[in-house]
Amino acid sequence: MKPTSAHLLSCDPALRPVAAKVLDGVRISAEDALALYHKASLGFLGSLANQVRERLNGDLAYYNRNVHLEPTNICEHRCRFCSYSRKMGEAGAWEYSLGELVHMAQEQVTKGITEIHIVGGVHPRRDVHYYAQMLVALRKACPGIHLKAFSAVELDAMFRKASLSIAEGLRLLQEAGLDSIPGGGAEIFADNIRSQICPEKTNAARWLEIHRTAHQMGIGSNATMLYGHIELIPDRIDHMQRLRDLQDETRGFNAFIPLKYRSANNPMSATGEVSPVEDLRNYALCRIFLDNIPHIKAYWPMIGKQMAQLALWFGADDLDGTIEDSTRIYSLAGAEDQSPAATVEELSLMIRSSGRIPVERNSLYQPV
Ligand code: V47
Ligand code: SF4
Repeated sequence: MKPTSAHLLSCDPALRPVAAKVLDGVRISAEDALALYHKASLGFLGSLANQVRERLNGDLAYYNRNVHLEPTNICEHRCRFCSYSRKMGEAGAWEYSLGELVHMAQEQVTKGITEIHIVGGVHPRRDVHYYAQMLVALRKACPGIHLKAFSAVELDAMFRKASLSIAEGLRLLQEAGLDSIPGGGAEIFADNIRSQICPEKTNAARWLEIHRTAHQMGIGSNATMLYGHIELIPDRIDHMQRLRDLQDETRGFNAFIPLKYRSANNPMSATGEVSPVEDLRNYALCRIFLDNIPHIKAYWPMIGKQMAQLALWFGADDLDGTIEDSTRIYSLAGAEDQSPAATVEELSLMIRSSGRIPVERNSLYQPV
């Protein structure tokens, strides 16, 4: 039985005004979010998030056919949570040539993918002209495929290397075939946390400015939040507040993806990982707080297929895609699925068996 408004209002009296806001579709404040996080039971939080989720997306749950291309794991940064990056010449470093990338993409196109997600390390010697060439080659080899490419951190570095402004760099990439921007590199915006976990990385203001400029140019994007390490709950809420404010301005974010910190093989391993209950509480809070971002993605290669199914009842409405065993970021950091791949039949069954209605989508969340 689905919870009704009456069920939801029979809660801790201190939470009734916040619950009433959520049920009436009224935006909650940062203070409300903190109260919900600290005082609401998992069931209560989930029920509230579910109301928001169903208001926005009904019983639908989305998936797509996609593949990741990771051109290189060579990176000039050393984020302390990263299990993936290597310095040039270090054991385990890789870099594919443009020809190899095109070949890898073409192989996937035969499997019916609709999107290529390109993300990798911040290579010390590659500027935006190189990445524009990459997009031109992929666009030519795979016409009609949506190219979702380069986190704001990669973009920041490639524009600076070529001494171009954000708008100039994005224009070059857009002309080369860029369709949208993935949500990576956001981590946690708060300076005092960012300076401890990824001190060299593009700061919050620049990350937001890159997405703002992209949205103004008609390039949609996603946003992420890396949670479950040394951040506090107010840091998560502050992170979401900055995204919600930008979304009010531009309406350019398609989806928000909470990324659970996975602790294997990186300098922060001793921090450990948060529990599955915490993951669900976090999905729920994100769904309730980010009332203007249409989709919440439960990215299954990171949390596992079963958790992703559960998340569909705690605010999430999208599982991401078939992946085709093409990403290493999470397997190297200890995710359960060491060779992440799912068929459309499997994704569809995962959704149906969790009680939702599967919809294959394109990168703009239109049914395919
Ligand atoms: O920014 C790195 C994260 C991100 C770890 O836009 C880690 O559709 C957990 O942004 N534990 C890159 N997370 C991936 C990314 C993404 C993924 C899926 C979909 C989309 C989208 C974007 O991966 C990085 C960082 O936040 N990350 N290491 C780790 N140990
Ligand atoms: Fe480089 Fe990204 Fe890893 Fe940071 S998270 S070290 S920017 S690959």
